[in-house]
Amino acid sequence: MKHLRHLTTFGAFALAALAGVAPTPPAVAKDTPNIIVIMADDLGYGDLSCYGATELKTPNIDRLAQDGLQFNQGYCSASTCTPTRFSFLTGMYAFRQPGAGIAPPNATSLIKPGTETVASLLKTAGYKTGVVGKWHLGLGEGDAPDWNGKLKPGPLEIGFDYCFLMPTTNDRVPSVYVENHRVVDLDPADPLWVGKKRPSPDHPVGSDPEVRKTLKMDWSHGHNQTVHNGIGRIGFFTGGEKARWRDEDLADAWVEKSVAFIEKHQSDPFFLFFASHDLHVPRMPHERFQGTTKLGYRGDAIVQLDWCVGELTKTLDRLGLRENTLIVFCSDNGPVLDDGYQDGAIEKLHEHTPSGIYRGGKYSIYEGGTRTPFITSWPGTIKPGRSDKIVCTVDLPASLAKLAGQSLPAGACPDSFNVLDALLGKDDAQGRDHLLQQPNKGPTLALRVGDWKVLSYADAKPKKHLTYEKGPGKHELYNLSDDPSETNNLAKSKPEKLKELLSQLEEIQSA
Ligand code: NG6
Ligand code: CA
Repeated sequence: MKHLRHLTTFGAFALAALAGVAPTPPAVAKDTPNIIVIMADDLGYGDLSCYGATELKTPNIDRLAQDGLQFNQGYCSASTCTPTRFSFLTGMYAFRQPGAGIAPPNATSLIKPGTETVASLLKTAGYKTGVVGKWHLGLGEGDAPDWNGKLKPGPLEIGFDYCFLMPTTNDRVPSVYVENHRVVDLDPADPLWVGKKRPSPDHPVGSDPEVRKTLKMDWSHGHNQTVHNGIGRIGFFTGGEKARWRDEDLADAWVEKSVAFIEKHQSDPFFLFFASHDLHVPRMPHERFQGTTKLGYRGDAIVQLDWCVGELTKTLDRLGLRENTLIVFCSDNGPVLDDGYQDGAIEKLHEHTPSGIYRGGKYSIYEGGTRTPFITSWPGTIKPGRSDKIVCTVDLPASLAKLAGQSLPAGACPDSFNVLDALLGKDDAQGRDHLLQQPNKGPTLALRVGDWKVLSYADAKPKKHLTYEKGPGKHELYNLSDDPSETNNLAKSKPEKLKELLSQLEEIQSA
């Protein structure tokens, strides 16, 4: 693959081949900060009070924004989870990798050992690296993860020193924790089985009308297979009774393990990827957060996420690390109300606008799908303010490597731009001049270049619950400076512009 860097003049993309620089041995400059990337799940542009929400309060995240830099044009690279996470770690757009759409329960490792990632780059720079929370990038190899054995390869094989994970999502089985290579608290006498078929006629499933009556949260679509913790899930699993988590306890577990990781590495530089499951469905926050907003569990899950952020910053303050830590706060895709459970998100929405002024949300290539909260905070180094620079989660590998003094090896992180100066709010910093957006799997894609944006719908088969497929060959064109909410499709009135952007999109696709 050729390596795409900043586009200067179109038709002549700067395909700068990267210098083949060998990784330097671990050695960390004293002024290299700790780095924490906090990635929320399904959090929309309008979901935080610092981004204009008035129906709920997120004081801890607001404080990050007040003390740091709040981006008006911060993006994740896709409007679903797996592709955004894939790109965040590898610095490569997920459409380039077959199979990097929403990963199923038995997915095996999508990122192969040997792939340079943000974690491996920082590890080479001497960082202790950890990931806590939602993984959703597959574990193990072969036909399926070896749930009762070693879950390898996984994060530890692509640059992380430590992991404490939920393997896929909170609505996908199995509902267990994984620490490093093993399921936590798995009793060998009660092995874990994960599959696509109901294992026996008496296995409780959400689709059974009698079982359905007993659910603590009913489903609206999908999510009617194995029932665990009174909630129907995607996929079937049996066994591992002692290893199972309760949805209500997940956030506490992420905080506990993250605090332990920070404490353990307080004298090293560390990199922590805090991958919250909030506010992904099933939204079932801890009892102490239930009912704390008028927005139902969706709002309560945002408050729980805000609490997590507060616990992390408190820990840094307590250990005297706050001024030596860069925090990047972002989301993995835009918001969704009904994502398969009847949790009141629609009925209790009040005046709340999860995508802000932007159109669409999760699954969509309209702005609401990928333009999401994005905050950087590093007291004493980042001057507080707001930024109009375009930055994206796919840029974090190149930018954070730069911060740690690492050169990118040849071929690594091909779609990741070094936008470090923009992330740090330096004067005259450049953000991206173009940005590709994808929903789930390609080849439906959008490309933003300056203020122009083209949407290219290429999926052949429309799917029921995914709103983005509009059929092959459909294009839309918007000018975001006049029309940030993408209401005025200029595809017909500006055929030259459309053609120009489509050819640029094609060039990136084939790079
Ligand atoms: C969809 C699920 C949705 C959610 C999504 C992944 C159904 C009907 N819908 O297939 O509930 O799990 O996948 O979300 O099953 S993501 O944020 O992890 O990408
Ligand atoms: Ca998500």
